[in-house]
Amino acid sequence: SNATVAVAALPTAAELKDRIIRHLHGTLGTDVNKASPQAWWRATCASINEYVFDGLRNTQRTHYQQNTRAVHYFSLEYLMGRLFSNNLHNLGCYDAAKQALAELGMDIADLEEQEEDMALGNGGLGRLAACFIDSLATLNYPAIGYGIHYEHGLFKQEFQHGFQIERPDSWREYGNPWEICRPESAQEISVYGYVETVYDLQGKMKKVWHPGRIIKAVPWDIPVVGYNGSSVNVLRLWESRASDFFNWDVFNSGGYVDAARENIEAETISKVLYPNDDTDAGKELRLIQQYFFCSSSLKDIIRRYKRAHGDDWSYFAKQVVIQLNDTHPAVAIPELMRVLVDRAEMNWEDAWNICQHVFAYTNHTLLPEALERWPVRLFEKVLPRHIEIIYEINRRFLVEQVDVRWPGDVEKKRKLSIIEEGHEPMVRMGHLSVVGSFRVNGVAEVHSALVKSDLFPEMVALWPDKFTNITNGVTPRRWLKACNKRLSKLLDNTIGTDWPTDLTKLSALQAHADDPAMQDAFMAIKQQNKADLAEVVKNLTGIAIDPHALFDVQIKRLHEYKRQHLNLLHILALYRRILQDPDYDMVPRVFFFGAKAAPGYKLAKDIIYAINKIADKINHDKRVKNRIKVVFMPNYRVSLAEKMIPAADVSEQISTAGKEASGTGNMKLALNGAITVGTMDGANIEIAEEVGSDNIAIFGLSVDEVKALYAKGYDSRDYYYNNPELKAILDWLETDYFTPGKPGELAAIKRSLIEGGDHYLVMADFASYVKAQETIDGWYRDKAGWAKKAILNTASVGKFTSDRSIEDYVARVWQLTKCEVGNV
Ligand code: DL6
Repeated sequence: SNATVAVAALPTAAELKDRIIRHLHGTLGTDVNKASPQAWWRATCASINEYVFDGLRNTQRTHYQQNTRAVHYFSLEYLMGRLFSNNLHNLGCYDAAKQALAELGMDIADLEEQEEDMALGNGGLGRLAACFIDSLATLNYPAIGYGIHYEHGLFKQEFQHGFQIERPDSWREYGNPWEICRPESAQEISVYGYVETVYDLQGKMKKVWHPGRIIKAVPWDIPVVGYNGSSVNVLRLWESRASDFFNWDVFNSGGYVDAARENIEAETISKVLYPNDDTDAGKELRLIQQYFFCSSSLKDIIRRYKRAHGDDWSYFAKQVVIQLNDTHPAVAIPELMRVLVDRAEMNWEDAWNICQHVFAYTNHTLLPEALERWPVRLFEKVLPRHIEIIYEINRRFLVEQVDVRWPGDVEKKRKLSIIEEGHEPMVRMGHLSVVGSFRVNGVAEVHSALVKSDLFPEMVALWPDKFTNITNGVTPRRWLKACNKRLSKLLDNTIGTDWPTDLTKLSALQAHADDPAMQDAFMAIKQQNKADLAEVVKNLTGIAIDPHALFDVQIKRLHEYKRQHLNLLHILALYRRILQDPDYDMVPRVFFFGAKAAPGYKLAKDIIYAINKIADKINHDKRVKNRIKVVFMPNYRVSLAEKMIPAADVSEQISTAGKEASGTGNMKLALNGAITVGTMDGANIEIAEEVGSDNIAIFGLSVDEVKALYAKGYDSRDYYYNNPELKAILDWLETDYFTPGKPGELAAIKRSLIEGGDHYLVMADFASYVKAQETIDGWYRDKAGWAKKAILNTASVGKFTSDRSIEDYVARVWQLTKCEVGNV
């Protein structure tokens, strides 16, 4: 009966029990009486892996036998979080494992806490990649994720006196039970050196790259378990090692000690994830990371291809599609050209034709500071052959496309050139990605429209069909089924159990939105989730919160465009109103923040500090009478999100319109019944469309209004002088009220908003934001009304499953066919 699932026999509790004990003895070398929670966790992982690895073998055998076309997702980031509960849920044996462990005297929830988050990503882009590979496996699409096996993922955040401190994340210091090292599939990667022009006997010119250094790339495979054990795909992450034959070679004139130093440098490549979200680091090591993983992954793909097709390249573009997750892996384009032209000796046109059928590019941001540009000088040093290839790609593009379309138009050439001229010439990775891809997509309707109108209008004129939209999505397995078990059970009982793989089924809940029994059940679950979170908060921060207050949640990277400081100004407004009117009537609210700031982003760190200082003052001010509490959760990460999202009443999605490409936290929160306070930005617009205007609090300037305001000349002082409340709040930040004895410590925020020009229009949107919050306050007082809105949010966001996103990619970009996995 299980003929089309990779994982055939699901374990019973009794079987799991046996296996766990067997692994405690045989794998961990301990026994039930003295095993640590960590050992219990590992033994359980090892037991689960027996099923996972079965599924992996079945899937790989099937894909190999059927010689399927596959998507290769190239991403520098995968924000996986924990895999324990997710794998159990996707295998369909969470309850069995829970029972097995209970019978052994262990609480499964305690074991879940043993796992370090796999935080190989910064934020939205990396988490999206993780949701996508979950959906690809669930939908039985042949797919492989490629990335870097960072030794240190995103830093751990601590607060010292309110300041963010970064600590290294050593997520696999003691190994990671989910991964398999595959040294037999290692690759050798070249960097540096010089290019020689040689002529063969026929007088044909050839370019020969003599690399200055060779690095070994060792893959680690992480099985990706589809829901219901359908397919088990692979995430393949490359670790850099010193090459065995090159660096220790006798030809290395520097001798033994220098060779050892080179080895350390080789191993540096996969050491650490760059912690910048939405800014371009521009560092040599980062470029080497990008090339290292692209080159390894292409070699891997080509090796697999050649096993089936030998040296016949004519099927390559039929078998292989590569999705570039932002421009970070764009160097794969000249790398494939190099392999085809220099190594396979293909002519340029044929090689380029293959490339243009293989690559597709997703844009995730319009922020100018995030658009990658690399100094030509750096390229020449690190990848001397690739810069030549990029020049040739660019030359042909300018001659064959731009000049044909706009003859003699120098300005167009300057604007469209992959090379940006100037004092320091730069390679524009966005341009390279568009020119080298057959499809380009943005990640929400409004964002995709802006990619076309504002970022690449001329490219659209050249290739109108190249551009498309694919709205982001999130996996409902992790973000509802596994993280909100109570609500999942209610859904199962109310609308059936199909929703995890067909999220549009949630709409059946709409019919129950007015039913008082359903409202009670829904809100009782929210209440229990809030009580659980209050417990977490108490343990983590020592702050006592009332679980009956309204829980208001803003969780995302800290960035001026995401406007955590707008949220803070609103909190200050409420606080000030309370101080001026002791009986100020408001629904008691707990404001939650979770956010990491890039270590070099000064103002972001200042904002964290300000939130912490203000939180401290308000939380201890007796006059507030618990109407406001502010909680900044330290070290926000996937596993913390899983505890906060099910407990949220309100979801803060308050970016400046036009700046947030999509957002995905907005989807997770709405899915769990939180009501959005949001701008008409990114996917908020589509969420508003789905849930309807009664069930979302929209505020602020629209994309067009933002543009018009910039165009007419924005002066934030207009708002400062015309809104006495706003003025008073900003002036407050200059005093020592929140930082006794240290006036001015919080003044950077005011400076950025006044002298700094307030690029993100915090001042312009403030009044409208406060009003939206008053609307929320009013709505919350009506218990039945609120319950209805919350239910309708959950019921209406079926569109935002990553399964739908993946089906869109398949239809508009990848052209894959499903491959049911038979177990043999
Ligand atoms: O597409 C995933 C995610 C979007 O939801 C966010 O709106 C966007 O900010 C984020 N972008 C990044 C920065 N990437 N770059 N470059 O994470 O992508």
